[in-house]
Amino acid sequence: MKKRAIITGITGQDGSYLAELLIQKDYEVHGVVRRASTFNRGRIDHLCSDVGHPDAAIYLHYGDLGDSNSLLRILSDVKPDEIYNLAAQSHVGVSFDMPEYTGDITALGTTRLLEALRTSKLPAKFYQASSSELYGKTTSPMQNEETPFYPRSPYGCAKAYAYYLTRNYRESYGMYAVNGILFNHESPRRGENFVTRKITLSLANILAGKQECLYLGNLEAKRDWGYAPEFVEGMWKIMQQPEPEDYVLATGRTASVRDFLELCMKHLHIRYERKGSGKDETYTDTKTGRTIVALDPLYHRPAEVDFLLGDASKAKRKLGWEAKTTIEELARIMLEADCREQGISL
Ligand code: NAP
Ligand code: G4F
Repeated sequence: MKKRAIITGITGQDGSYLAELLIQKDYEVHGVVRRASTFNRGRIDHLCSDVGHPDAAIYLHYGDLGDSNSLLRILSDVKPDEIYNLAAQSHVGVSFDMPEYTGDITALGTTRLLEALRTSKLPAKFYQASSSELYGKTTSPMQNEETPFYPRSPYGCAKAYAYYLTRNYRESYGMYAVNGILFNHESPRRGENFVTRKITLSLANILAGKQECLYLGNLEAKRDWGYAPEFVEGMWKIMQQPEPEDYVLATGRTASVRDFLELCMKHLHIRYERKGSGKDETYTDTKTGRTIVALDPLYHRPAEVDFLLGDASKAKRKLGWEAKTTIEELARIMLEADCREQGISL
């Protein structure tokens, strides 16, 4: 019989790649979707065309991490072998504007799902999408499973709660409940208001003459950026281990937002000149003389995570998992996809 998996957050970047991976591995894939007034299934459309039909690639269920009853109903209907909790209010910047909601969904939503699993007494494994935002204002040169947490946003605090709750259910009830502490991972399916995708999409739009200027916040923050399809493979591997344990997944390389921006402009053969300094800094296209990048304080956060660099040696040793895609390849993959949409070939 096929293994059954439930993915919360299946309409998001990671959920859509994980659904594809599990289908390839011959799972029966069930996704939790929330009702929206506009269509929110663009990333999984290609898997949904025959939903309701016995050969459908995935099965979708209306539910919400804010609604315990829907979670209980879905668990009891599906009786999964594995649950991947990827749903969250996942934007760090937005979490400063909506701290209560972020806590409700990203932190308490995990409680609701874990409680639904515990009370249903199903023997399913549980994966929690933990984040390198847990490390926040870290002083460690590289962060691994032993590095202390210092979250810097309502999002980071909510993820810290969910991380500890997952461990607590493992220790209290003997449940197979694990955390994947994932560093930033990107792709052409990345949400348009995360910085890498904002950059690749805006540069493609600027080249197509559809946008004048790209406005950004802090260019100096450094992140460990990987490629999302490789990271969902790591999630699955974490769930196949005989013992439930927590793992860091990262590339082991770090780069600033500025590095990523300049790398993208280089890929697109945009020759630029940097002008001004501090909040008045701009990038001008030397061919057109136009300002194509400027700073906007709107995108600065009340507290910033300055530096992240992951040490995924435990994942390499125990899972045989390693990130392969470099930041140069990642930028190229994302730029090609966004330029293709504009009819521009690289
Ligand atoms: P994403 O693209 O923003 O997707 C988030 C998903 O959560 C979407 O499917 C969204 O549904 C769903 N969701 C939001 N609120 C919900 C609610 N109340 N009930 C049910 N579903 C809800 O995020 P992602 O990049 O794929 O990340 C997946 C998970 O990993 C998130 O928990 C994120 O915090 C965590 N994470 C991500 C990274 C990264 O670099 N990508 C790194 C570490 C951890 P809609 O489509 O309806 O909005
Ligand atoms: O792309 P970001 O919004 O990602 P951030 O904050 O690192 O969070 C992402 O990765 C986490 C893992 O570490 C996940 F848990 C989380 O769910 C999410 O997927 O911002 C990256 C950096 C920040 O320092 C931000 O201040 O880019 C800086 N930045 C500069 N200008 C900007 C912008 N970020 C955004 N979103 N938009 C800007 O215009």
